[in-house]
Amino acid sequence: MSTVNIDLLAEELIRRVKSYLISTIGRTAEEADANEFYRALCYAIREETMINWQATARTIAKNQSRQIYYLSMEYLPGRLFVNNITNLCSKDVVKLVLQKMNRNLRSIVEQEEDPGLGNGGLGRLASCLLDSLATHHYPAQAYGLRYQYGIFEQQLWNGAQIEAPDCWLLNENPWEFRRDLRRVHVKFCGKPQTTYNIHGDEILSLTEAEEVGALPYDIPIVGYSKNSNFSVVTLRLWSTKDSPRNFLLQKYNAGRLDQAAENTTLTDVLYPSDNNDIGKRIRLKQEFLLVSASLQDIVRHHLAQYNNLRQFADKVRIQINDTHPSLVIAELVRILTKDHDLPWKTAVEITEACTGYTNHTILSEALEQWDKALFYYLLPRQCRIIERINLDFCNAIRSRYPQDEERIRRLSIIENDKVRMANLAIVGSHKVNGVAKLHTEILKNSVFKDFYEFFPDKFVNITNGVTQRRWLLECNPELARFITQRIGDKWITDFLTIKELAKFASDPESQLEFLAIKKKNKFKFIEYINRENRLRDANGIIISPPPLLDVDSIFDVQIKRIHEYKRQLMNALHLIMLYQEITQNPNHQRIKRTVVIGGKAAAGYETAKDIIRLIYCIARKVNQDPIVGPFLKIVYLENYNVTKAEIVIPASDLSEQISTAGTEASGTGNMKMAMNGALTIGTQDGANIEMEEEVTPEWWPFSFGCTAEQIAQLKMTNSYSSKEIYDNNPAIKKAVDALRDRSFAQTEEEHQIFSDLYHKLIEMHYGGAPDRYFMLKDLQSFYDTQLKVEELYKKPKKWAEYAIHNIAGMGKFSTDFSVHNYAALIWGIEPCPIDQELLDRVRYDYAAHNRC
Ligand code: 26W
Repeated sequence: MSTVNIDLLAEELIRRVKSYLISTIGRTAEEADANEFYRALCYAIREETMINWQATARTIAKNQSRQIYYLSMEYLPGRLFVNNITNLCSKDVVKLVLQKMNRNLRSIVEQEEDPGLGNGGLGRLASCLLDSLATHHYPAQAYGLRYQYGIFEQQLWNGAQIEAPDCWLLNENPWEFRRDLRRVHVKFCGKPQTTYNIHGDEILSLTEAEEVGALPYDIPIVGYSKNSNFSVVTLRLWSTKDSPRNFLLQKYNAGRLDQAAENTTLTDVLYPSDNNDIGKRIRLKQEFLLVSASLQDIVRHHLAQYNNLRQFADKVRIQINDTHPSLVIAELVRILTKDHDLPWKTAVEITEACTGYTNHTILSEALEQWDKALFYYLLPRQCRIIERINLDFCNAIRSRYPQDEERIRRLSIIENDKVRMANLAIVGSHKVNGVAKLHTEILKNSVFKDFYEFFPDKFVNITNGVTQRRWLLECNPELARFITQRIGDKWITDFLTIKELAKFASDPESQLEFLAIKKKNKFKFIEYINRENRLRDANGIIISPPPLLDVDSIFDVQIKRIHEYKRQLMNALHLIMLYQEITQNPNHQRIKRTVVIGGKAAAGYETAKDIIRLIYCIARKVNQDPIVGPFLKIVYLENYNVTKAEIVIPASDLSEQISTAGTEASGTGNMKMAMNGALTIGTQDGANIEMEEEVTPEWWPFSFGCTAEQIAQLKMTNSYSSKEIYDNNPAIKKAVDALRDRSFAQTEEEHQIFSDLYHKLIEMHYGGAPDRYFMLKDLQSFYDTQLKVEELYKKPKKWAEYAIHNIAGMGKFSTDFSVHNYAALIWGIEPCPIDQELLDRVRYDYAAHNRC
């Protein structure tokens, strides 16, 4: 863009900002505080996006394109301001505006809350997919819930996790649009009355049902484009807050405030649980709210365009993100048979043709099951429909496998008075996908083995990705420039071309430049930590600044939800080994290391909280130790979220992906860090395996630990004993013993907590075998591999060569690639770029409107 042009654009934007400040906020540019200024600037920028938003919708309607509707209980979009100006390629203009108006970018950016409408990987994946769908012009719309309180804010009070509410909506959110005209009503409970449709199929109507109003708020998801033809995808989030009849005044008058407010508070909080079933009544209501409101909206939209449902199976695709929205299966069948008089068989066929189910977890404790009595009470009609689907399905199994009642029990949707949502999702949808090759194989061969035998063609793999636009272009502008200078900028929308970077890996100048960029990012991270990551005492009072960090140390980073299977505890045991080695061996050869660990523990997950506490206490001791301190610093990154990820990922040298093989479905942090030039120390789990394949084993030096097969073998033969390793490996024994000899505990409470961790590792884990995730089994291999890490880090240029090869190998791990696969293998949809004529027309209307 020429400077004249950029100047004109900046002047126009300034005019709009000033106008918004006066007309909607009532302040002049001089008076406005940072938040007011931020909002006016967003209003000004979004004018551009509104035009394309309209044009995207009109184009899809005109082309009568098949559309994908993505349903997810969770999204983690991150802050939108910088993301949107990045995707609009107007960052330079905005910077100029700020300069001319005497405002500081950081203080503006920090006005925006980070919408924490998800727990972790699943929610962030959904947001990365939306960025790719928008960028590649796919006809798509997403649905979710507008939680008033997102994932809690984590504070550590002397190492104990305290959860504070995340009030992200206190200020007006300039990126959302309330759509009063699109309000729908969702029915719960009531008495079902049997009637029949014109085909003689049983249908149920409800009397005395509870009706809950759901009001949508739309957020535009702006696709990347260098031109003005970018597409915009709608993220529609439902809220039950603002529908007056949701508050049951009669119950209130009878003194039952809790019951009176249940429906107005339905979308108040995100359940802060990850990879663990919750089984709570309100959660089931939330899930049905999402499903019912979204389906009503989808059907209304379809009817508005086509007048009938004859083409529904052709035009509509619905993806259910894990089982959480799997009630779609029952509710769509109900809508089709009852509201639209379709025969049962047709309704089931349409539903199956339209829906796909993505599984994100293999942990059995994460598979959702609902108590049938509760299910029937809240959703009597859907319960009846599931019973009938199940009856048909069980009959089909019986006719293929006569007399195999055991098999029927395993496959049945309802069993032992539980409704098994994964079974419902598999039976009711036409494709089921895992999120990495190994994960999909495990689904086919173990978790859903019987289903795979019954429906071999349903199962497909779509390996996860991340959007390189947020996770490289936006969060690491220096590295993005480094790449673009060498291979041009096509990687921004075609990440497979990143492989061209490999030829610069051995170029000394590129290596030095890479190292300089990494160092700058580490400085920025240190600055951030010094500013924000204060330590608190047991009463939450800030006591001291964080430890001083050394930019020349290796930045060793593990950031993800805290879970036993992710093995932060194994990381902690390794830190203890390092500590013991450095204190006890004056001739040690260790290098300087900064270990960053971040992540939230589910509020009710005691063991995960205990692991945080342990890491905190190790850090407390290590950081102040005069001998160890210079070599090892440990930082617990408080309240890890998308915004913090954007700061720590560009600064990381070493990416810890150390889950027990066969437990992590895919992982996506692994991809983000590799894309930013970190090397992975990792097990052969999830997408790590495919990352190694792409980078090639030559440039993937730090793979360690048992394979999924070896772990499965150990489990099958019942032959693993952590005690045996503990007894025979003195270094491991010494580290584990530190858990109960008060090395790191200052109080009785801490001592008790660490002794419990010891107990779970060596003696017994919740009544089962100890060390359920094989930490001691892999610990020696982990330790040895960490030594290899240090050897390589001593040769910075060699390290840089590896890092550049890793970046170059990430092409497959863009969500652009994932959405192309979903589009081709599951949805059968095509890109639908904005029609220029329609865009011009909207623009003309807008300009005409603007003149009056
Ligand atoms: C019902 C409670 C609950 C909530 C969330 C159970 C399970 C979940 C999610 C499925 C857990 C999750 O986020 N899974 C992660 O999904 C990522 C995206 O596919 C993967 O990269 C991670 O490996 C997987 O743990």
